[in-house]
Amino acid sequence: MTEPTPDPGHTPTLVGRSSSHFTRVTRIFASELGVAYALEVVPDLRSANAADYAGNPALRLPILRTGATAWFGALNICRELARRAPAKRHVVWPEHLTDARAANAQELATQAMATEVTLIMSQLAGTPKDDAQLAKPQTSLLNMLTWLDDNIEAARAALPQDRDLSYMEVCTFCLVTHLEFRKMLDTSAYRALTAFCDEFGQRASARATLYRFDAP
Ligand SMILES: N[C@@H](CCC(=O)N[C@@H](CS)C(=O)NCC(=O)O)C(=O)O
Repeated sequence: MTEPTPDPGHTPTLVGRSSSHFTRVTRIFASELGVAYALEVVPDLRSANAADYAGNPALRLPILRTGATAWFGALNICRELARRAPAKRHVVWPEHLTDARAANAQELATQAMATEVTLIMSQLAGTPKDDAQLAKPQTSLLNMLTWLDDNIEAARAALPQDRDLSYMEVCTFCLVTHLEFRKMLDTSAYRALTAFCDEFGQRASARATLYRFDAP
């Protein structure tokens, strides 16, 4: 049984960045689920002070503050948003994916997001692109995108037709659009992923959460 939400009337605060793909996942969920929130920007991803990440010891964003409680990580946050939603929506969560292609698409979308974070953090640290340590994550990212491009249609076809939203599709959308936004790579050659993003990008939730760099 779902735990009761301790302060359902209180507007939660999302601690994140408008340029962050994990943050965008939660913002799309909030928009789709009709849950209002305030956005508090983490100014510098290089900070090693947990207080800058609403107390998240992993020093990562996003975090959702709900009164005295903090929810660490995008999936936790999306689940809490769903508990707060004024109307019940049909959300397909990772644990609902019993088709191997859909489940693997979920795994690779979130892994590719994490790999992109590794590459961006190394850029911020001034590591040269041709550093030997980056060769494997770079290859892994390309491999995962190729797999996702080859399988996204079948993975989506395996989802319940009557869904309002799936975590897998939101993550995949936020990943691919973020690679373009951060100029990590040109994604236009990934035809199936591009077609998916064009379609998903028509949603009001996607239009309302376009990536941008927050003012310093
Ligand atoms: N498991 C976390 C990962 C979050 C994550 O990696 N966020 C990035 C920004 S999009 C971050 O905080 N990067 C800072 C760092 O890697 O030090 C989630 O699902 O939210």
